[in-house]
Amino acid sequence: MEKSFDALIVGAGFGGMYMLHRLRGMGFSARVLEAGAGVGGTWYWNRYPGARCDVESVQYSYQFSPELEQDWEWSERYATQPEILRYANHVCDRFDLWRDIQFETRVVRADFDESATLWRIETDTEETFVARFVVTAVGCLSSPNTPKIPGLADFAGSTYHTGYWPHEGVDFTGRTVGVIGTGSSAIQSIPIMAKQAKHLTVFQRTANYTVPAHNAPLDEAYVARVKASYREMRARARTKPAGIDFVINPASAVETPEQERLREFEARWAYGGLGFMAAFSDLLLNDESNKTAQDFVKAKIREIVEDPATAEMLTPKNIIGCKRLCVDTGYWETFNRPNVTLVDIADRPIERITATGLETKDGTYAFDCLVLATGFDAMTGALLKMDIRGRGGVTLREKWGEGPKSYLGLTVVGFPNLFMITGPGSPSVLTNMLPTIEQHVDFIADCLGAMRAKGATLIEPMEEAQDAWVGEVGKSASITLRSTCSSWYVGANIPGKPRVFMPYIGGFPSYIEHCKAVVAEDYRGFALS
Ligand code: NA7
Repeated sequence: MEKSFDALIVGAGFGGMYMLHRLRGMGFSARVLEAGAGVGGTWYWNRYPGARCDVESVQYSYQFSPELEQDWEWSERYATQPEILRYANHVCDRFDLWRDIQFETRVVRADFDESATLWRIETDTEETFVARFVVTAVGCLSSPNTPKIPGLADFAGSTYHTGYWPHEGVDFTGRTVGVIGTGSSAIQSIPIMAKQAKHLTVFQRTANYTVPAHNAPLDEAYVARVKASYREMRARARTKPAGIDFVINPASAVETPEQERLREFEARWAYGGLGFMAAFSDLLLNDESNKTAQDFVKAKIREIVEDPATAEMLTPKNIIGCKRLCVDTGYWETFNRPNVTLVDIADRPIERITATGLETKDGTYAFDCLVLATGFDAMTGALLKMDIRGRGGVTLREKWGEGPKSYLGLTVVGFPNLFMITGPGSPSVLTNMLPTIEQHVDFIADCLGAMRAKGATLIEPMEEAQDAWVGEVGKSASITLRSTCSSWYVGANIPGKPRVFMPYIGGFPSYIEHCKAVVAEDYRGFALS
């Protein structure tokens, strides 16, 4: 017998948890279906050594409950994965969410039944569900990418993926380790694995930019100041493109005299973190400006890395901030260790994995453990993994054959009563995910409330509104340098994925204004019935 709810929420990360809280608070019946055995989403799965958020803990936190803000104590400037997971569990305890979350239940298919105006949901258990509304809260970086390298299954040692790390942890003491990838997950984990392993070999396809985190325990006086001024800090953050309370320097990098420019970069470097890219306002708009930031970081690499050939290999060749900037603790320094080797596989790709290691055109490398730090099928991967079928049985995969199209990154034509939290076409990964999630959840909850008040049971975006929004997403992407490189923002890391800049880059404040205008004009662009 299928179970029936007003709304089914897919995923028990921060999006699904808050969505449940809001809907229940409004008197809707709701259930969260979650594939994992616990809450936390990204933070449930990504347990690799050194996993941390790259947004500061006091900002990467819920703001819907001032009491929660006041009671919870973050211990470090950047929270570790275990601490973020404790926070997620605390939120579930505090708001009594557990009873409406069903774990180890993966949604495999969702069909829109047009005659009944209901979604029918199948899971990987025997259970099926029906619901008027479906809200996906499946995360943007949650479908791990395991590259199809020949021979991967032949490796006789242990293989790990950073996005799917064993819960009991891995001790690399005395082992030889090969790591494929130099994205954020690799950059966070390499310094820690290097300290444990007998030898670590890093296989780098693209050198990446990273800035120091300068992580530290939070001191009491700072925490007290933040707690006394949370509202002001959150309000300031909402006026910034990334939804993070950075100090943005309005000056242009190229128009600033060199000595002054270097002082600014040095100050940002010394402070640490993603705010480095806010050193000047045109770093992602103007090639020459971007080059000044590239040159600054390149000089740092040469200063830190002792072996000139290794330093050269580690030096990125692309635009800084085009791929997501990484934040590290001792990454470049790790390559000065005698037990770490860097192998450039840009021109000499991995040909095959063997029982004992891997082969490139140039040589053979042996190791006991293989770590795939190879990222995710970002933004659309987790959505398309579910077989979602809208009007006429058309699948979302078919609809998005040439890349994702949505209205506001929240809804899709042909998929009535389906909402996506931080879907493609919304600011999502270009912003601080927690406030972005809350804004989406509030939009969806308010929309369901408005529909109930009107007696409407069906909502669907209109084709013209979706086309206009897709145009807006494309237009804003075209004016920044961010759309110009082979990043996961454009799907370039997944062979065969359509190359489309997926998130909305017009900034969080502008996005909020778009959403507000839609609501103020009685859900402009949507058909309600
Ligand atoms: P990323 O940033 O996508 O990094 C994946 C890394 O793996 C990157 O260096 C890739 O090189 C490399 N990669 C992927 N496939 C291959 C193959 N087939 N051969 C060699 N190297 C490969 O994922 P992360 O998990 O580090 O970080 C994801 C986000 O999570 C991050 O941006 C933060 O927001 C948090 P490439 O650059 O494609 O040449």
